[in-house]
Amino acid sequence: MTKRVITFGTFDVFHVGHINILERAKEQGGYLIVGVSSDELNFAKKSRYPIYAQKDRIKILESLKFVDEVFVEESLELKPEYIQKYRADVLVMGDDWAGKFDGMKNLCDVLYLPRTPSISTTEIIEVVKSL
Ligand code: C2G
Repeated sequence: MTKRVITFGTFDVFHVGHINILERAKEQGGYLIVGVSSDELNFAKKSRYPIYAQKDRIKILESLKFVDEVFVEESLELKPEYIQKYRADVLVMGDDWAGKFDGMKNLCDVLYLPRTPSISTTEIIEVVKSL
């Protein structure tokens, strides 16, 4: 039976680590919904805007074969509302978030998958800066 899987992220400077988690998230249920954090949420969190604008991050995600639905995550605190609104059966996050969303276990299954080693948006930005 198909399960509805939800995951969240910025997905800035899209890379293979993002592909890997989305591919594995999709495998957990068959229908994948992605909450993309808004430009304003990123600014509030990191005091800088993402390199790729929100509409472009959305366009990249919508074009992927693993992704069935994309919406904008406006606030980190709205996870329970998003889980309910999108009727998610499983929440998947990378294990850099391990334990952080255990509070959602009364709403759906919560699964942390291993991150892809040796690649991150922050590292890519640092490398490009140093060139
Ligand atoms: N990821 C991964 N391997 C990497 C890099 C990222 O598996 N090498 C995963 C992260 O664990 C996360 C997803 O890719 O599950 C998106 O990563 P980010 O864009 O860095 O997302 P983040 O800024 O952590 O935003 O509500 C939560 C936030 O929106 C998460």
